[in-house]
Amino acid sequence: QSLPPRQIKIIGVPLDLGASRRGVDMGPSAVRVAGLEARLEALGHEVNDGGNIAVAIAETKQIGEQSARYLKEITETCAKAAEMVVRSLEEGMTPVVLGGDHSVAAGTVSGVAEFFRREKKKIGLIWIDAHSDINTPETSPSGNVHGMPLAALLGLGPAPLADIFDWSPKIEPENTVLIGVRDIDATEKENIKRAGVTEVYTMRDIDERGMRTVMEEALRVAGRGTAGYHVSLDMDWIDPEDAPGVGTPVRGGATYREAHLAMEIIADHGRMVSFELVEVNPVIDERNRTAELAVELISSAFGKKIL
Ligand code: Z70
Ligand code: MN
Ligand code: MN
Ligand code: MN
Repeated sequence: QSLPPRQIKIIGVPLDLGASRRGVDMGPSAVRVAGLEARLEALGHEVNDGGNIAVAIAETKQIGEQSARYLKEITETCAKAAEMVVRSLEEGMTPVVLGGDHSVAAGTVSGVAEFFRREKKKIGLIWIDAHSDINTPETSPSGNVHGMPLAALLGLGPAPLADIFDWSPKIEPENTVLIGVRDIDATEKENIKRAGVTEVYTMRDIDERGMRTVMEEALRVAGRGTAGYHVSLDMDWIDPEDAPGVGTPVRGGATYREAHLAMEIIADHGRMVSFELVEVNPVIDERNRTAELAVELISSAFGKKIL
């Protein structure tokens, strides 16, 4: 295999407070049932499952401000996830975080950034998603916090989420890349500019230039001057034909083959420091096939080869 054996820490974050459609809180369970641990061990990795982080349930909580619903509870969960990520990295393990809705990324990436900051190093961020998730409470059309984590990580807000570990921004725009976007709000276009993110690869770029070229460029940008990069994979990046069980399906996504190729190229480069996969929704999935695809893609990202 291309990737030297790693010690992998699985961290489940059954969070669905950031989305309006319910059910992604069952994502970590579905991905485990699809055989994640055994598949990673079969590749020669040592796998330690840390279980799930305790997450508040919507019915027991107040919504809070409509402009960022459940922001308080989500921030608490993200802070816990961030600390678990720091601890895993301290113990020499590669975190694999399972969502849950994408707001968890504000915690995961904060944890990775905090760990490397202690070594005076920056990290890159590969954001693979149909969406750009760069709204703030002021610009969000929905008030759903899973549309805001990238804004938090780049320091645009919302404040409590951006300020985990009391520093911000967690990532520099020049080391941030978006891949596969096809559903961006008008307000998000402005926020991308305001944040200074220039490396945005839309589905059109993938169609015109091919997945290989896009990934090589993206990894170069995210890896330039950094200790490595975090990969945040929203399963709604993939076409709903292949990944029907996601929080927010959007037509025209990456194919099964393109998605595998992207993960294989990430493995070949060997510079991924942490990984997360979010937005698997078993409630609308078909016999767990989206979770099974998730396990396949994580396997490819961790070195599985055809031959
Ligand atoms: C929209 C919003 C979003 C994921 C949907 C959608 C955001 N831009 N993110 N599904 N993962 O509400 O801010
Ligand atoms: Mn997302
Ligand atoms: Mn998305
Ligand atoms: Mn493969």
